[in-house]
Amino acid sequence: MSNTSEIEQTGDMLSAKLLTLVLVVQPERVLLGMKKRGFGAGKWNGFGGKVQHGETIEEAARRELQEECGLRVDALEKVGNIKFEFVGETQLLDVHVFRADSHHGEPTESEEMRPQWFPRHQIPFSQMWADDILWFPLMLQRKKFVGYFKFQGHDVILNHKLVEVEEL
Ligand code: 6U4
Repeated sequence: MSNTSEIEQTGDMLSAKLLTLVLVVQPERVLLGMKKRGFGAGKWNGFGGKVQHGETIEEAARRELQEECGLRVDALEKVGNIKFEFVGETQLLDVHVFRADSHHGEPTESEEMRPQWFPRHQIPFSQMWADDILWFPLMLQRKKFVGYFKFQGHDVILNHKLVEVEEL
């Protein structure tokens, strides 16, 4: 654990790619998608992707959610900001994490994702990004957080910082 300003400074020398990640949460279950292609293929994850020119981060989060699983949401709550460094890569991933507690439509499989509901107590962490098990409990408790994770390859976390914050 460490403080927020340390996390903000971490990786200052690297450029960052803005990404979104949306978790659709119901009282007893969470919607995840099996990523079928691209970055993180083979892992269960929230829905999201790159922020495009001319859209806000929140607009990108809504667009990616709809493109990847067909759901539309009214309110998106900002819950986290996580920066990921991958050893050997010059670009940091700057992932903005949102939670949605209500939605319209039914989850539908897309070319990128196969959606599936998981009971809150049976989240498939062994088939998810290794950082998820550390911050999912905060997200599920509606706590806000900022974090930094340094990965070696796609499975090993060399070091990390994760702190709860009042505001994002
Ligand atoms: P496209 O343009 O669709 O080919 P792709 O390379 O598949 O892009 P994209 O846009 O789906 O990537 O974005 C990657 C997604 O993975 C984003 O929603 C952020 C998320 N993500 C990346 N690293 C993560 C990590 N360590 N833990 C996590 N989500 C992560 O939970």
